Amino acid sequence: MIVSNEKIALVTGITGQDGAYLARLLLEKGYIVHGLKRRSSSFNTSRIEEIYEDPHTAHPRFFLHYGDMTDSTNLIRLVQETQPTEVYNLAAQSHVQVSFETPEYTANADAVGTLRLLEAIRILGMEKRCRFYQASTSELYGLVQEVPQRETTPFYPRSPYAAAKLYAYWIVVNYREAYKMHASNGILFNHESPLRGETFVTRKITRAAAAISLGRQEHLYLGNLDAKRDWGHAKEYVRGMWLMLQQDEPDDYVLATGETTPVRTFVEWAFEDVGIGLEWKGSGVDEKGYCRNTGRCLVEVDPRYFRPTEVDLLIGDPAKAKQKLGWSHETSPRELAREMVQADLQVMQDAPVVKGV
Ligand code: NDP
Ligand code: GDR
Repeated sequence: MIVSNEKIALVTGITGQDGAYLARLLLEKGYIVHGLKRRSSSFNTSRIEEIYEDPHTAHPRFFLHYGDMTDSTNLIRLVQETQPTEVYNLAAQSHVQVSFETPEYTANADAVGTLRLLEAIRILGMEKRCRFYQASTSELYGLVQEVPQRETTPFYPRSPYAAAKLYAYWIVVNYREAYKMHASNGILFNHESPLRGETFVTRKITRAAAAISLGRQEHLYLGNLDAKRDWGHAKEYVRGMWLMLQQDEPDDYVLATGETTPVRTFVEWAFEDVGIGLEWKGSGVDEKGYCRNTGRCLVEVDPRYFRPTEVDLLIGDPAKAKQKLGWSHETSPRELAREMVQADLQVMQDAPVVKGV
């Protein structure tokens, strides 16, 4: 087998928000990029269309392979065929609320899937020459133990998703210690962008604000408006992932902005950016957001979006990443909201009517 000196990345979850930004970054840095994508009955590659290369072109550097985190033999074959020098494990059932409805699948893809990929590398004897990034999450902190949350803060997962990611976190630490793998956990706080999935709260809000301002949607229905999140820009966070794998030693790092914002404030920002001032009335399930000028009710709380157990407050301390990686965020949550609203307004000018999500 020929082992090349080129930097070769294998990215799972390449069709997702982070995968799309990371693939662009790695290609810019001269990597050969292999991505694992799932078979789907409809196109699931819209986020990476711009960088897609026809494999028939001369010297392609970007390749997509069918696969799934629930399929060990597939993962072993992919690692063997692509011979990656760096693996970025971004694939996951990543929706916290959905994980309450599909807990077993979430554990299979997010927890055991991570184990399968690590084992694929080890079975093939590549554990000393293949670095590994694991997409760990601030959801591990769950029920507040300490603020701001940092690498040493105890974990207390509050969802099947977080519990699955907890297993993934520790199995990565174990493979690092047991087999001396260069394996690192990025404990990333929420990061968003115009490519964010439409059912995560920020994108749901920015899409709705854009659609309502264009007269294409009547209401926005949300769950818990009081949850607070530390929202950064995905494009900046994937750079942090890459930096972790460039270090001499593997380690675990928090990436965050250090600023926390309630969902309610993000709603106000997004509507402000389309010229609508909101006034809140009521509280809890009865809370509604009215347009100050017209008195029309635009935002309503729908308990169907409440979670059985909620994560109330996330605010990260990125000091270690700043000191050791030289990483820090650039975009503030306020700027992020504006960028997302502008992008959604643009897309929506010729898009079909938005259905509730
Ligand atoms: P997305 O939901 O946008 O992307 C998830 C990706 O995983 C998609 O490519 C999806 O494929 C793929 N996927 C899901 N299940 C499987 C499976 N069984 N086998 C193979 N691929 C699968 O997530 P993000 O890009 O936002 O997040 C990337 C990673 O980072 C995830 O692991 C997430 O849990 C984690 N994370 C995210 C944070 C955030 O704020 N964005 C914060 C902290 C951690 P498809 O497109 O076909 O659905
Ligand atoms: P989160 O993101 O659960 O933090 O997980 P999400 O945007 O789904 O929720 C953030 C907060 O908003 C509240 N909320 C709503 N959420 C959704 N999705 N839809 C609603 O209508 C709604 N109304 C209020 C939620 O209750 C929650 O408190 C994200 C994912 O990307 C994970 O994969 C990642 O690990 C974490 O961020 C860090």
